[in-house]
This record gives sequence, C-alpha cells and structure tokens, in this order.
Amino acid sequence: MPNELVYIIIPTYNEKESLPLLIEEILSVCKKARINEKILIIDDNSPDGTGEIARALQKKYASIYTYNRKSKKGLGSAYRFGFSKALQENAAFIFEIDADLSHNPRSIPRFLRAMQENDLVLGSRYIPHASVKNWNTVRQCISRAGIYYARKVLDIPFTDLTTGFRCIRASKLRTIDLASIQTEGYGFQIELVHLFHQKNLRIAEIPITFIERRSGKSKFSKQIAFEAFKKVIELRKNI
Ligand SMILES: Nc1nc2c(ncn2[C@@H]2O[C@H](COP(=O)(O)OP(=O)(O)OP(=O)(O)O)[C@@H](O)[C@H]2O)c(=O)[nH]1
Ligand SMILES: [Mg+2]
Repeated sequence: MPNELVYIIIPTYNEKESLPLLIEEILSVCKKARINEKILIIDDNSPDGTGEIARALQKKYASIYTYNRKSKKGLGSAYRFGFSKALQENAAFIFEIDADLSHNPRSIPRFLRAMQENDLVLGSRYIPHASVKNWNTVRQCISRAGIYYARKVLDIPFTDLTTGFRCIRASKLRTIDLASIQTEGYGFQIELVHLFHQKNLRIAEIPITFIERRSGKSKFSKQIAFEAFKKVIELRKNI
C-alpha cells in the first residue's frame, strides 16, 4: 500500500514534553516503512503551550498539520473533527494514537498489515502477548471492569473496547454517521467499536505494550467513566 494516505490523528491537551518525542518516532517509523503519512495534531489551547510546539513541528515537517481549538472540548469531538478531515482528504487508513507516549508508534506497520484483512484494528492491552506497564492496580481494575461491563451489555467479543490506539478503514468510516456520536471520553471509543460491530464490519485485535504516561497529567475522570457507563445502556436500548 505504498501510495495510500495514512492519516494519523493526535489529540493533545497539555502534552508539551511528550509530543515532540512522539512526532519524531512516528516520522522515523513511517520513513522506514515507506508509509505515506499525514499527521493531524488537534490541540485545545493547552495552557502548557503544546499548541505552539505543534505549530513549530508543522513548520519543520511537511506531513504535519495542526488544528487549534479555543478551549478544551474533549477527546470525542477532537476525533470527530479529525475523522472528517481525513475523509475529506481521501485517506485510506486513519489512526488514533494518544500523545502521552503510552502507545509505541513502532506498532504502526503491524496495524497496517492487519488492516489488509480488516476494517478496524484495535491495539489491545488485554490479549496474550500484550502488556500494561506502570499502571496501578486501581486503574487497571477500573479499565478491565469498564470493558467487561461494555462487552457483556453490548455483546461485543473484543477485549479492549476503550483502547486509544487503533486503525480504521476510511471507506468504512464513511458509512457511519459521525455526528450521531455524542460522547467525549472512553464512551466515544466504545461507541465506535459498537457501530462497526453492528454493521458486521471486520474487527481484529493485535497486542500492544501500553506504558502509562511519565509526564503530564491524565485526563481520566469520574465524569468520563460515568458518561461511558450511561452511553453503554443507551446503545443497548437501540440494538
Ligand atoms: N484535544 C484534546 N485532546 C485531549 C482531550 N482530553 C484528552 N486529550 C488527549 O487524548 C489523549 C488521551 O488522554 P489521556 O489523558 O492520556 O487519557 P488516558 O490515556 O485515558 O489516561 P491515562 O492513562 O491516565 O494517561 C492524550 O493525547 C490527551 O492529551 C481534550 O479534551 N481535547
Ligand atoms: Mg494516556
């Protein structure tokens, strides 16, 4: 797939330390694997100046674009915006990746190989050969319990419904009404998998090594968890 456009979306909020390192790593991986990449950084006017760093990276590298929003609007709306940009620009594959170095860009070629036979590939923390590093037990339990609940209620046979490292086939994303997704946090990630599953699209999981952020702060909150909890019930009602 040498000429197909691979669109990599990175939502950022206060990620000034990790963003430049992540970008260097993504560019190096794409160069080595001959991937035709476009990277879109969506920053919500981060108080720590991540937006300025993103703009400097855009000046330095031809494949980087930035979009700055005036205030913190949430992960879901950042991805909705990024998806519509990627579709407008005729991307073939769209990546979601966190900016906090939890996801290793070296896995990108592995995702693309798996995409040859799938429409959505999830980077799973919970299948054999995957691992989670530096997460405390409470955080792991919340993640696993939340996913278990969503799997059972929505009857989805995958282990990591909330992963933020995933690759999506653009032509299939086009068939989904993005405006209908209203959630902002983990609920957004669950809902996207649910919509692909409902349409009988091909979904696969590949193992990833997830490393908890070393710098910056998590945006995980009780509200985000509660939003996802409520959303799962709502989705169930509409099956
Ligand atoms: N643009 C934008 N990006 C966001 C927002 N909230 C989170 N992000 C970014 O989304 C990604 C995931 O957020 P994290 O805070 O790492 O959330 P998490 O990975 O679920 O939580 P941790 O495991 O504790 O790091 C990171 O790149 C964040 O900077 C937001 O409101 N707007
Ligand atoms: Mg994170």
